[in-house]
Amino acid sequence: MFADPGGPVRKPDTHRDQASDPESPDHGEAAGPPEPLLGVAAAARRLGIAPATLRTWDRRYGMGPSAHTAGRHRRYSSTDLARLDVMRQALLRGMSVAEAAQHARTARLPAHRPEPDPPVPVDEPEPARSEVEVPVRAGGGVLRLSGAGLAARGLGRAAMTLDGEAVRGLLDDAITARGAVAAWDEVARPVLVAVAERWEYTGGGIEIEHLLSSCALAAFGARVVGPAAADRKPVLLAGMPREHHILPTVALAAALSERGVGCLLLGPDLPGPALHAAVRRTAPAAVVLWSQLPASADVEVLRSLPRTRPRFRTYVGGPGWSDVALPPQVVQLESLGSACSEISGAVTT
Ligand code: B12
Repeated sequence: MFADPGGPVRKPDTHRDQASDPESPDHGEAAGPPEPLLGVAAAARRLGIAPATLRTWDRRYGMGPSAHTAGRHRRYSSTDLARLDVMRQALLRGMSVAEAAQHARTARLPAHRPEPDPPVPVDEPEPARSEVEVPVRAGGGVLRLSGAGLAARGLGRAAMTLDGEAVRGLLDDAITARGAVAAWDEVARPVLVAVAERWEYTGGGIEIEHLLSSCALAAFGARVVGPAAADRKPVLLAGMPREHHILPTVALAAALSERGVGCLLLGPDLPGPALHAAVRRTAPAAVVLWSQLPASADVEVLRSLPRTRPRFRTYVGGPGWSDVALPPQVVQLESLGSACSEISGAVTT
């Protein structure tokens, strides 16, 4: 990773590092090309973690520089940093700090090559309850993920450190290992809710929410497939006019696709006339309309849907609809699992 200038660990900005770091880089006295050794602040910057965290990893978990110290100052070599990066990656994958340190100590580090990521611990038994209630701390902030499993905690850490590659990878791994319904309910959804709660309390972290939701749209969206044959009718899914929340429709389309139900995602804020045109053109088996915010739950859009033969089924989902008197025949969906069973049962019989 440190040999790769394109990797997440930045190339050192030597001037800035020296200017701001009292333990600035110096050079070892060994023969051969001198290797730059970094002080705590510069090493922490390279790793994308706080200097205090790096000192704690040394003090509590013995993850300090292997041999290099100058007086009381720590001096990190590229091998030390590679090992610490393995530890950082392991934390992102959901290991506890002690587990990550142990993993990094025993991992084989190819010379100046990125260490392969440790396996995603999605199949590990869930930790004891007292352990999972420890808040996830990363990137200088805290995410409350009470009751969440290892994979959700790993996703939370990756999101908090704005590591988009890890967020996307963890979501992909979760969908592959658990299926779309469990990946949404056990991994993605708890973290989305926790990030939103953190925003309510602190007013910060909108960038985390945006990163997480765009990675979730991409990860679940990549699993969506259309009808297998031209004569098979799709399930149309869309956000209501003025509604920008559509993530649950993408998770639902991914889950239906796993069950062989072809889907067509029409995205957020779909204008009424565009919805009507899509219904006429595709003669769908079912239509799912999402409303997160009450302001977008417009019952007129439901009443004015075109009629097709055979009639398609109409479903609505999202808290926006909760106080709306729905027309007869319109079914309100409550959860991803039940929506998936209900719709796949209805359109495949
Ligand atoms: C991701 C997100 C966004 C993304 C959406 C990305 C996308 N393309 O979908 C973006 C950044 C665009 C966004 C924008 C906004 N957002 Co927003 N957003 C969220 C967030 C974090 C997740 C939304 C989501 O997917 N929810 C689904 C899951 C994760 O939530 P849940 O509670 O577990 O789900 C329940 C049900 O929905 C159901 N369920 C869950 N999954 C599924 C699946 C299916 C198929 C079914 C049937 C049911 C179901 O089960 C749960 C129990 O009831 C929520 C927080 C939250 N708790 O929902 C805020 C939240 C919905 N947003 C909020 C707000 C205020 C906004 C904005 C107005 C902010 C702004 N000032 O611009 C805009 C609105 C834009 C608009 N006009 O629509 C508020 C809404 C408050 C309210 N009045 O209800 C929330 C609740 C955040 C908060 N804590 O205040 N947001």
